[in-house]
Formats: sequence, C-alpha cells, structure tokens
Amino acid sequence: MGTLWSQERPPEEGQQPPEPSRWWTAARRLLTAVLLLGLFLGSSVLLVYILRSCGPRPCEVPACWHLLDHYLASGNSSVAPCTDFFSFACGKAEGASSSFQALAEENKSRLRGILEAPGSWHLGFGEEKAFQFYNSCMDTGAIEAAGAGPLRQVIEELGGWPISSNWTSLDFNRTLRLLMSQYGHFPFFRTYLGPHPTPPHMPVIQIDQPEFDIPLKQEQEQKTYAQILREYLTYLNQLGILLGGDPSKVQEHAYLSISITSRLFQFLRPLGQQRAQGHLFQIVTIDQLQEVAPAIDWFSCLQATFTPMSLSPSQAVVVHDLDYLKNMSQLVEEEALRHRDFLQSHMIFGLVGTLSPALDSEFQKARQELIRQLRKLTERPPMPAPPRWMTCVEETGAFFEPTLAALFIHEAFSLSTQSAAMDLFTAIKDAFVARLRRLPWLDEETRRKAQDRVTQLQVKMGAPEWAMEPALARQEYDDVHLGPSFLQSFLSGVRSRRARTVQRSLQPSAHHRWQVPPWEVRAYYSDSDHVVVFPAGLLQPPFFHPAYPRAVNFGAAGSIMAHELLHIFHQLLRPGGCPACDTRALQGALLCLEHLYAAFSLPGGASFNGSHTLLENTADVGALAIALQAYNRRLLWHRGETTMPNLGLSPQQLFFRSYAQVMCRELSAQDSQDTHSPPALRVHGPLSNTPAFARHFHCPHGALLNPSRRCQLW
Ligand SMILES: *[C@@H]1O[C@H](CO)[C@@H](O)[C@H](O)[C@H]1NC(C)=O
Ligand SMILES: *[C@@H]1O[C@H](CO)[C@@H](O)[C@H](O)[C@H]1NC(C)=O
Ligand SMILES: *[C@@H]1O[C@H](CO)[C@@H](O)[C@H](O)[C@H]1NC(C)=O
Ligand SMILES: *[C@@H]1O[C@H](CO)[C@@H](O)[C@H](O)[C@H]1NC(C)=O
Ligand SMILES: *[C@@H]1O[C@H](CO)[C@@H](O)[C@H](O)[C@H]1NC(C)=O
Ligand SMILES: CC(=O)N[C@H]1CO[C@H](CO)[C@@H](O)[C@@H]1O
Repeated sequence: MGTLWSQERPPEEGQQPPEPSRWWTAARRLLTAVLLLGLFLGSSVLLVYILRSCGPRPCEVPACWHLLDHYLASGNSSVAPCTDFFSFACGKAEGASSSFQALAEENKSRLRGILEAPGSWHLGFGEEKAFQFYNSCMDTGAIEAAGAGPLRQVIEELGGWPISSNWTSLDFNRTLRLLMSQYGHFPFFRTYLGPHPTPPHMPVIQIDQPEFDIPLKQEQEQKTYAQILREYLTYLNQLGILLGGDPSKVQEHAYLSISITSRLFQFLRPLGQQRAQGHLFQIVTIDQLQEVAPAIDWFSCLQATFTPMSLSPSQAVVVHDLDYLKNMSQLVEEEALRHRDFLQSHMIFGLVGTLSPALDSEFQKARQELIRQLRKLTERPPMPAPPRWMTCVEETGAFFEPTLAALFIHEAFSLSTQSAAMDLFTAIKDAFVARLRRLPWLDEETRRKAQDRVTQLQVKMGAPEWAMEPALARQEYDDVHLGPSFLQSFLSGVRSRRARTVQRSLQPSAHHRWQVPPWEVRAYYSDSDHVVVFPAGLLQPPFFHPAYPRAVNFGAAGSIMAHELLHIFHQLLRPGGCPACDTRALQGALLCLEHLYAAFSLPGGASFNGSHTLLENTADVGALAIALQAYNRRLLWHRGETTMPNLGLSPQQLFFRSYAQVMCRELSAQDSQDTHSPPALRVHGPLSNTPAFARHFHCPHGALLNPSRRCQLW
C-alpha cells in the first residue's frame, strides 16, 4: 500500500525508541487536523468571496443615494409592474414637465448658481461681462422704470412708426436691412448660414420662409383659425397701445398687418411638401434672386447681415422655396405702392414680438397671454411662463455661449465622465451592428451599406473640444456694449452673436460645429457631418453618472443613444425607402407594431391613434432591444455588477426601471404636435415587446406586458 498514508503507520517495533515515536504520531495528527481546518477555512473564505463578487453589491456612493431618492419620489411600488410599469416607475411624478424638461431646468438652475455666485470663479473680462449682462436682465426694477422708452428709441432709428410717432417717409429697403442686420428680425423671409447641400457641406447663406407668431393656417380648422386671428389681433392692438398709439389707428394697422401675414401663409407650400423641405431647394446667385424677387434689395440686405463676409452679386445662395419668394416679392411691391405705412407697421409689430424678452412686464404679459390662448386653441397643454431667472439664463447663454459652456463643463462634466459615456456609446454601437446582421427584412447590399455608415459615424460626447479647454473658450466680447438700457445691451448681444457666427463660418474647421450649447438636454444627428452629438446636459443624473450601476446607465442614457442611432436609418422604414429589402416582412413587422401599440389604452380609457407616431415607436422599440443586448453583453464579460441599495431590484430589473424613468412625465401633458407616443405607451410598447422584461419581473402569460405575440422589427 504504497500510499503516503502508509508512512504514517508506526514504524516497525524495535527499530526506533517508542517514546519519540508516540510523540511524533500525536504531533502529526495535530498537524493534519490544523491543515485540514485551514484548508476548510480558506476555501470557505474563497467561496464567500466568489459568491459576493457574483451577486450585485449595493452602490453606496452619494450619486446612488440621490438616485434612490429620485426613484422613491417618482415610483409607486404598490402598482403591479406586469400590468402598469409606467405607474410603477412614474406613478407619483408630478408637474407638467417631462423628465427631459426637468433635467433641462435643473441644468439651467446650475448655470443660475454659477451666474449668481461668481465669487468662486476667476473672472476674466469676458466672464465679467456675462455676469453683468445677467444682472441687468434680473434688474427688473430698472427695466420697468425705463418702460417703453428704449423701444420707442429703437423705432425712431428705424424711421419711426406712423401710429405712434412722427413718420419719416419710408425707405423700405433701409428698414429691412436694419431689421435683419441690427435687430435680428426677419419679417418676410429668414436667412442664416447652414451647410451646403452637397459635400463638403461648407457653410452657405440659406433663405427660407420666415417664422410666424401664429400657427400656420394649413394646420388649423377654419373656425380655429378665425379664433387664432382674433387673439392675434388683440395682441397687436395691445402692443400699439403700449407704444402710445391712437386706438383707432392702431386697430387699422393691426388689421392690415394680419392681412399681410395671412397672404404670406397662402404662398407657403402645401404641408406634405414642407415636411420634405430639407430635400427641396434651389441654388441661385444673388443676381438671379434679384430678378425673380425684385422687391427686395437682396445684395445690400444680405451683405449687411453677413458682414464681415464679403459677397458679390454672383454669390450662390440656397433657396428653400423660390415660389414663396416670388409671390412674397409681388406682395411687397403691391403694398409699397398702395400702403407704404402698413408695410412699415407690419415690420415693427413683428420686431416688438422678437424683442419682447428685453421689454418691460406689460409687453411680456401681452405675449404670455397670446401664447396661452394659442396653446389652448391648438389643444396643446398649457405651459407656465418661465421664471425670470430662467429667461435671463437663456439670454445670457445665447449671447455668451462660449463662456457659459466652459463654466458649465468645469462644474458638471469631467474627462472621466466623458470617457465613461464614450464606453457606453461604443457598447451600444457594437450591439447595434450585431443586430444589423440579424435583421430578417434587410437585404445584403443595404445591410453592408448600413454597417459602413455606422462604422464611419463620428460621435461627440459632452462638449465641443474648445469648451473642454477653458483657455480656448476665453472670449473678450469687445463688441458687446452694455447699457444704457437692458434693451440696448440685448441688441448689442444680438449683433455680437451674429458677427461671431459669421466669423466662425469663415474659418475653416475640421470639427463639427455644435448646434446646441453643451448644457442642453438634446441629442441630435447631423446628416451633413455624419455625426451624433450627446451634450453634457444629457449625460447627467438621473440619466447618467459614471458611478451608477451599469444597469442604470444602459437603461437610460444607453437607450437614448440607441434611439439616436436608429434615427439615422429611419429612411429605410418609410414607404419605398428600401426597394431591395424584403418589403413584405418589413410591412408585416410594422403592422404588427401598430397592433401591439393599439392594445394599450390610455388612462381614462382614451384610445390613441398611433399612425403618426409609428416611426418614433419603431425607434423606441429598437432602442430598448439594443440597449438591453448591449447590457447583457457587458454582464457576460465584466464582473462586479452593482445595484441600487434598498430598492429590491435585481440588476436586470433595474435596467428596465431606469429605462422607464427617462419617460416619466405628467400623463395629461400629451402634445398633439408630438411625433412620439404618450409616455405610458413609450414605456409599455417597448417593454411588452421584450421577453426578458416578462422573465425578470415574473409576469404571468397573458399579462398586459407579457403578450403572446411579439414583433420582429429590429
Ligand atoms: C399607488 O398605487 C396604488 C395602487 O394602484 C394606489 O392605490 C395608490 O393611490 C398609489 N399611490 C400614490 C401615491 O399614487
Ligand atoms: C412731431 O413733429 C412735430 C413738428 O415737426 C413736433 O412738434 C412733435 O413734437 C413731433 N412729435 C413727436 C412725437 O416726435
Ligand atoms: C428695394 O430695392 C430694390 C433694388 O434696388 C428695388 O428694386 C425695390 O423696388 C426696392 N423695394 C421697395 C419696396 O422700395
Ligand atoms: C404665386 O405667383 C404665381 C405666379 O408667379 C401665381 O400663379 C400664383 O397664383 C401665386 N400664388 C398665390 C397663392 O397667389
Ligand atoms: C388613424 O389616423 C389615420 C390618419 O390620420 C387614419 O388613416 C387611420 O384610419 C386612423 N386609424 C384608426 C384606427 O383610427
Ligand atoms: C450640470 C448640472 O446642472 N447638472 C444637473 C442637471 O440636473 C440633474 C438633475 O437631477 C442634476 O443632478 C445635475 O447635477
């Protein structure tokens, strides 16, 4: 028995003295016992260690405790998750705002904190100006004391107004040029710098229809439209009276201004064509434009607006609706012959609206009332007037964006947050590419193209390069002159911003130019630069934090990222958008989704016609599927999952909870113009199409969120 143990047997008697042998045996036994005990203890410690690192630890950092408060404040855990997950997550959410709006407001209040307590900042000259501007905006005492005086002065500069002051004979072109270049108001058409439609998409002057104070006639029923015009008339009358006009004269001019607006409405393209606007444009020279629409002195108006760009009559511009400009020009010519002063009035009425954030409370009250009535008439939920500080943060942000961007980033977005968000995006993108390989309705060629497009996609995370580097963001704003009135400061800001935009476009840049400030809560995709942008304002609690459990980040920020990616491929889903695809399978999947959504009723039993939200629904459903797939892949490869303390949710359950949190908002606040489904549907539609949801929440078969049939789209 040549085993090791045989040696433990006592050696042959007589060969060794008995005493030491017995002692040795006992010692050996003891040693063995100790060894075994040690082995046992060691392996139990190891086992506990393994178990602990497999099971999720609670996340105990402050960010998680804040998030927990947030969840507890919005959710109602006594609702059954399998029938009404929206109420489970958002049941107690209050206020008319969505979680996006709530986040945007909180980010602005962070900016407010910076602007109101500049003590902790090293103030350069530029920062100083921004703070001063904010303070003069908040100084409502001074603004009220000045009343309509500063505005009257502006009107004198424009040649006066026939209803409230002495009236110098009108030079239409001069007034229009001043309005566009000095006052940021575009009464008959809008012009701005935008990317050229063809590569390399250099910035080029674009001319488009103007923005109107009231909703377009085409979108309204006849009766509603008449009511809208009546409200607008009341508003214009009020402006005229506030400026000291004679009531009967004001009434006449207001009436004619409205008739000009409604004639411009008639020149607009039919709605369907407008929706495709991006694709309908013409490239013409300024000279050609002058021939087509002779009532406007195009060259001098554009030159003044886009100084220091130097234009020539053969300069090409992008025109979005040439027919509109033709008819508009004809209208201006007619009016200039018949009632010149009404044309002037029309322009001034519009200007007062544009300047209203800088005017005293009487003007603002009038405008708020107009907005309130219009929302009511168009059946949109009311929107309370923002508090003064928020208006002032927005104005300061508009004119001093580089400064505020750098201050915000310094306060709220570190490089480590950026790299964590980048990791998240990469995981989402990889999952998306993997999914593209499996789509049954996609043909090989389209699939390859789609994959190439994702591979070439650029992503911008948090802030433009310059804002991450405070020295680059430093601006002096030499051309901003503050005072004597807030209106004058405001106008100086308008001019300075315009000049800066033009200047920037003249400097060639390899980088994408951001369309939103970094504190904005809005991701977007730029087709011309093929880049997706996720501003720092979005990558904030409760959507994202580097210390959150991964499930939270994948469920919220991750699904938002996936949603944005899917938008790039919306074209494929439109009728005729992908001729080579298996159209029957695709249409079948879309129809299936429509039925899936139709199964849900809204609170109060209202049903919802989902035909105009179908595209967004596909993006919602796809985004959840992709984010979940990305999360599951992470789970496979990475250890150390954490979850929320005291919430009793597994990481996977937490993922869905976090997804729903993004959608939380007041139920009644559905906006009829919104192309997204109401929030409860945005939660229930995608969840009911996800088998993993039913599995992780143990939903019985046939429960509302565990239907027998699901759709295979993405
Ligand atoms: C939570 O849900 C339960 C069950 O639906 C309901 O009775 C209760 O009123 C809800 N609580 C709140 C605060 O909404
Ligand atoms: C208008 O002009 C008249 C005479 O030229 C002058 O007396 C009057 O004060 C002016 N009114 C205003 C409001 O400027
Ligand atoms: C504006 O200027 C253009 C070009 O000089 C001219 O043809 C047009 O008649 C002017 N418009 C008005 C309304 O005076
Ligand atoms: C616009 O002008 C064209 C001629 O250039 C005319 O045929 C058309 O009727 C006008 N449209 C409207 C709405 O007046
Ligand atoms: C939904 O609206 C579309 C067009 O607005 C209409 O064609 C469709 O029949 C409606 N569907 C239902 C179920 O009412
Ligand atoms: C930078 C900033 O203000 N971030 C805030 C945005 O809003 C969320 C809402 O909870 C805050 O937690 C962030 O600190």
